[in-house]
Parts: sequence; structure tokens; C-alpha cells
Amino acid sequence: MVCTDIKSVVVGEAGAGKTSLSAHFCLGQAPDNPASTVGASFLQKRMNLPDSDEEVCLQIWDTAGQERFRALAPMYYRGAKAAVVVCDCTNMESFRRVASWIEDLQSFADENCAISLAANKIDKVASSGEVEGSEEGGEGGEGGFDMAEAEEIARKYNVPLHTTSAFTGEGVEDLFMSLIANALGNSSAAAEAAAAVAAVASSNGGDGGRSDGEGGGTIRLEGVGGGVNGGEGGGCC
Ligand SMILES: Nc1nc2c(ncn2[C@@H]2O[C@H](COP(=O)(O)OP(=O)(O)O)[C@@H](O)[C@H]2O)c(=O)[nH]1
Ligand SMILES: [Mg+2]
Repeated sequence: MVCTDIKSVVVGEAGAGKTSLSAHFCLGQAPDNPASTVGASFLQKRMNLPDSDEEVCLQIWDTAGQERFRALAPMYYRGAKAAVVVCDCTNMESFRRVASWIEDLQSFADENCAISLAANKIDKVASSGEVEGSEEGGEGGEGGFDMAEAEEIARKYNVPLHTTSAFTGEGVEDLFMSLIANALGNSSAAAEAAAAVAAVASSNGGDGGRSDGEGGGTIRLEGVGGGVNGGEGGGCC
């Protein structure tokens, strides 16, 4: 059976829930007390695509959101076929930075990189739209944002918006599975375009070698080990 590797990167402000979302998808559960990520961590999950005999391995680079690590992020964009920008929907500051993360990806990642926006911690938002807990709102102390604003950003940058909770799992599977579908869709469109270019080049006597050199040793996901044991669903490749 063919297994397609999909390199993905998860970015966004510190505390938005990148590590928790990545762990929930790969290990079936978010860690209780995730340590803040230093540089980046790596997780992967191998799965069969629904209604297909194709197997994919989603490789997730979970990056650190702190300003001091931000300059490193583009290093992880190289070769990424998919990216998730995560923001904390109870924290306005986290949301304000979304546009710059998307712009970074659109500038430095492959042009076919599929990007999704995840408004995370939706479990903290009551159905009325009120942020639960204090009047101040989320950890940023400024309260959450209106989902209409997130929709506006998603429309502006032409990226799908998902509401997620790494705690309850709401929207997590949907986020990553649609990301995979978009990444595969983009790469097959790119492959068709490349084949068309190669066909023209070969009819002109050219040649079109291409290398895909994808990095990625296996690094333990820091801060996840303790809280998440035996993540059966998440069998790593
Ligand atoms: N209520 C709630 N808390 C979350 C959620 N995701 C993450 N957290 C908490 O938010 C904090 C930061 O999460 P973490 O995954 O480390 O964020 P990262 O810095 O973006 O990787 C931790 O205390 C998590 O337990 C969520 O969906 N809902
Ligand atoms: Mg983290």
C-alpha cells in the first residue's frame, strides 16, 4: 500500500493550544499540563484515508509561538504541504496575530501549502458567545473575539476556519482531516501542472529533475508524555 507523507506545521501565539491540538489528533488526548514548547516538537500519525485504500502519514511540526522563537518558524515551513494557524478564541491578542502568521506562511511556505485557521478553546465559549469564567475573558486578559471577525480574516486570506477544542476534541478530527484533503488536492493539482510543464519541456528536449528532500527525524513531543499515555488511536509511523 502506498503511504504518502504530508509534512505540516502548526503555528500561532504561545498558549493558543498548538501542542494540545496536535496531541489530541495524534494521541487521542490533550496533555493535562503541556510544557511550553521550545523550538518545535514533532509528532506523526499514520492513517487510512476514508473511502480510499491510500494511506497517509501526517507529520506535524508543532512550533513554539513565543516571539524569541518566531524567527525560527520559517525553517519549519520548508517542504510543508499543510499548515494550521491556531488562535485562542478567548484571547484577543492571540487573534490579532493571526493575520501575520498567515502572511508569514503565504510568504515563506510552498505556494501549494494548504493553510487552515483554528479558533481553539471553543469549549470556553458558551453558546451565547460569552467567554466563560471571568469577565476579563481569556488568558490574555482582554476577552475573546467575535467569531464573525475570525470569519472575516478567513475570507480575506481565503483559508478555511475551524472552531476546535483540544479538551473536548470538538472539531479536531475535522480540522486535520480536511487539512490533509486540501494538501493532497493542492499537491495533485501541482503535480498535474508540473506534468504539463514537463510535457512541454520534454517536447522541447528539456528535462525536469526535482527533489523533495524532506527532513524530520523523530523527536519526542515535549510536555506530552506525562499526561497522555498509551494513545492507542495515534500510532506513530
Ligand atoms: N479550555 C481549553 N484549554 C486549552 C485548550 N487547548 C489548550 N488549552 C490550554 O491552554 C494552555 C496552552 O496550551 P498549549 O497546547 O501548551 O498551547 P501552545 O503554547 O500553543 O502549544 C494549556 O494550559 C492547555 O491546557 C482547549 O481547547 N480548551
Ligand atoms: Mg506548545
